[in-house]
Amino acid sequence: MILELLKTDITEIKVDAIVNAANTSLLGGGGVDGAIHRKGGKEILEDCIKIRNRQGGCNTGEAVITTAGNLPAKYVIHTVGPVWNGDKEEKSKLLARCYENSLNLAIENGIKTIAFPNISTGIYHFPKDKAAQIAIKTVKDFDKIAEIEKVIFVCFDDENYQIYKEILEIE
Ligand code: AR6
Repeated sequence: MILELLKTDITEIKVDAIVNAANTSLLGGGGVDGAIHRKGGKEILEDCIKIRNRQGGCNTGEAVITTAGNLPAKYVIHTVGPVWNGDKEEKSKLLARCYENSLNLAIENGIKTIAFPNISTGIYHFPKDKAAQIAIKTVKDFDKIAEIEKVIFVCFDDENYQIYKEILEIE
């Protein structure tokens, strides 16, 4: 598995799947979620509504898959990150589950290249350095990671990019 770091807008990346930092409603929102729905068009929301009708949204730490609509990627994997409050240890485990469940869903769908945003580090206020440590460790330690060809960590803000750069260079 190749691990890549990019500082860009995730909606512009041509990979098999981009991951969305969604919320439990799956109906869209701000941040990266807003950008994905805006640029991807209504097909993404239509798929999300079908999933909602079937299973009533998506729990924190879980993931679902839809079309990527007009985006260059083939699929969007929507995962719901934890809000940084309450039990911090529990929240850290839930963040790791987001990466694991997204990768599991990717493998089930034959996805070979996947791009992750910095889940929970925006509106959900998860500390960026802690979130980066969890993201990198969870991906590297994932038991079926050999089935994925490339994982791209996509940073949008400079702070996250510097944090990822530092961790990935040290290792
Ligand atoms: N491409 C890549 N990364 C982005 C982009 C983009 N176009 N836009 C923002 N980011 P956030 P959360 C980064 O707030 O914290 C939504 O309303 C951003 O810099 O998008 O998981 C949902 O509906 C940050 O590092 O997601 C939920 O209600 C990272 O994406 C809630 O926000 C995550 O920030 C989820 O909050």
